[in-house]
Amino acid sequence: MRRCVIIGGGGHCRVVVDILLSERPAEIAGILDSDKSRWGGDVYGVPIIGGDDRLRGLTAQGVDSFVVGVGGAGDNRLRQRLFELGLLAGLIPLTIRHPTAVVSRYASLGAGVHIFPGAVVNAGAQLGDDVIVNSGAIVEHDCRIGNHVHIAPGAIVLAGVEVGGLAHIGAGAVVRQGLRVGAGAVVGAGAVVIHDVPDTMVVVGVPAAPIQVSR
Ligand code: JB3
Repeated sequence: MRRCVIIGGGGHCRVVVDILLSERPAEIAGILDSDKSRWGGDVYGVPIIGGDDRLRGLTAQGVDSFVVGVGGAGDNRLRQRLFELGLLAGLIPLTIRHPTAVVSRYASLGAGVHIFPGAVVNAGAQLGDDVIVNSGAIVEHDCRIGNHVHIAPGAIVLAGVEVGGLAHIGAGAVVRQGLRVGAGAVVGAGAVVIHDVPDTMVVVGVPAAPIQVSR
């Protein structure tokens, strides 16, 4: 059986632990968190054992895989950094999938993908590495989802949409068929996207329109 470590022990981690403890694709050695005040605590009984400097030493304890435990609401660069940290430590990124999620056999998932409760990934969809399809989100057929993208709860990405790496599709947003959401773009919660979104642009509203934000 695989033995994994979770990197990041907050809200997203709670759902990750829930899935890992119920589906058991791997034993959980522990959680790493950069907040020292969390050390010695736990998430549903899984101990928070220290910070990221512990990562390399864990391989000597039989840890062979990792899960990024950070969800990130709008900025996925931390997730990318932690994903790369796990790879650098020589660990395998675990893909986790809730039993109530529906993933077509004709979809392809990258490494370290999170498919949360009630999510749907339809035929022909291609997901990169470290993608989150959060609770109840829908990735329709033939979509192309880039690395480190977060599709938040209840979002609907319609057929043939391309989403660039690190982009964030907010909770309950809808992206119309065949559009492109650029790398690092942010679609706000509840937005309805009816035109392509350029790289790094932030759009909100119905129909979605750009807003200026300092990031
Ligand atoms: O809304 C939903 C369904 N989920 C949200 C998710 C997408 O984003 C959730 O409600 C939260 O808003 C958020 O969850 P996340 O990303 O887990 O955030 P938070 O609850 O703040 O937990 C992040 C944890 O990561 C904290 O305990 C931080 O101390 C920790 N952390 C931050 N930087 C880190 C690092 N841990 C490690 N190991 N390394 C870091 O560099």
